[in-house]
Amino acid sequence: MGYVGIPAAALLADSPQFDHVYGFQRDSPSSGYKIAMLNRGESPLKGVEPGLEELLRKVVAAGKFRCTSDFSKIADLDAVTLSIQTPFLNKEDLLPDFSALKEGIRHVGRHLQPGMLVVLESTITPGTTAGMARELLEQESGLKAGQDFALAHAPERVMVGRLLRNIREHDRCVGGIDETSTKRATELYSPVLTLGKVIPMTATAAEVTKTAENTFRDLQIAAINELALYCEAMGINIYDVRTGIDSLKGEGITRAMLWPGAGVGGHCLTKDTYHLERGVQMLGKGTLDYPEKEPSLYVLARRINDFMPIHMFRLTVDAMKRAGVPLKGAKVAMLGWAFLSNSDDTRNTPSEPYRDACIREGAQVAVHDPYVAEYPGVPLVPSIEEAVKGADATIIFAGHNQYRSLDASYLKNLSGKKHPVIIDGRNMIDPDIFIRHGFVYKGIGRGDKNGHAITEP
Ligand code: SAJ
Repeated sequence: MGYVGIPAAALLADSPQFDHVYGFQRDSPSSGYKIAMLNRGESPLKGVEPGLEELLRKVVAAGKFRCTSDFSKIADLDAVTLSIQTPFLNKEDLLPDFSALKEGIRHVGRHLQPGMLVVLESTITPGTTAGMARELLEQESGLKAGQDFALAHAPERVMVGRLLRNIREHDRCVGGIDETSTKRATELYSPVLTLGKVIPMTATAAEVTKTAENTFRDLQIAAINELALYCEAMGINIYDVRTGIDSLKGEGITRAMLWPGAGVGGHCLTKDTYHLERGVQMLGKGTLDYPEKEPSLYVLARRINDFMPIHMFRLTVDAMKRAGVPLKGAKVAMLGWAFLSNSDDTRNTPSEPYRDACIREGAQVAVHDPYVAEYPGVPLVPSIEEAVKGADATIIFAGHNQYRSLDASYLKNLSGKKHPVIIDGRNMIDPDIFIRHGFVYKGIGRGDKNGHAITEP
């Protein structure tokens, strides 16, 4: 019962095609509290999720949805879906941590009945559905996949803040280990789709589709981040270049220019490339034809995006040098801890490696984020004022709307410094205004401004 399972369960329960839906949740110290909340029709998810609370209240009141930790109830079901996190243990060795997923699959296997459908919604290494999942289910149940039960992969495509809409409106890739399994899974998802439609394919094709669509998004971000680094080095403005490139329109010309920034976080783009890489290593062993000794373009893209917080740190060091203030003992105000603008989601946030680097250099870091109340090991301050008060440097790390209206003279007074530093990692402020107020400015991709003359008050 997480960001994927809860909205999916509520929508299935709200569909007249289905009589009853169970949400399964381990009664663990860290997550057991969700069971009682959900059975009261309350959402345990943080952040604003339009329509979810109302829908949960409705399906609980109608007796169509119930959350339980009793996995034996699986034996009464016609279909069961698994949306369990699949992080990576070791990205260098491409080792995913499937322990939680395997535990979930074993629970299903133990209570699996002939005629049931099992669907994996988690993002998984290509080959997992027809491989590990199938083997575990057959082992635990003694039944045969494709013969006694149906098995498919139907990857989620949700984003925090719009979970219900994404499930209803995005097309759904549905891939069975055989045609019957694809048909059964199509029956399951079609009723909850409004604008979206089912796109049938094989299980492995669905696994590659999901891992590749996130890998390609990460690649597009890496491409514009690399261009931003080039623009800084060449003394030009990435946003002029982006507008220029984007202006080429016409048949067959697609321009998917994304936005450069302080880094790429979240639970998806930071790992799905490695699932894809692992997949081709396993399924493409001995058959992949690729230029010798050349690195994977996708892994290189991951490395470029992982470099951006380090680049933010180097911009800070350079700017502090220009301001004539050592980073050691300085106060750094970080604006934005969430990995995504206007969300409270902090999974794999790029803000963390930046903060760690500043602290390693002996700086004191104050973190503010309007959406994030707490984070293990990182104290957050409640107001921008408290963060920026007496700060030698202010770092914009997340694109929260609130930071778009930062006032230069107000921040200058708060910092009380002659030449406070400001680093813009999300193109949120107008550099000229801050430079006029005596700030030492640096911005991602702003080679046209990063070497500006410092204005004396
Ligand atoms: N980012 C940039 N520049 C951009 C877009 C994003 O630097 O132009 C950064 C963001 O700041 C963030 C990270 O990338 O740190 C990820 O942002 P995101 O908008 O991709 O958010 P996710 O990871 O929650 O959503 C992605 C989406 N995948 C695709 O669009 C292919 C979403 O549709 C998926 O459902 C989700 O991954 C997932 O769950 O897989």
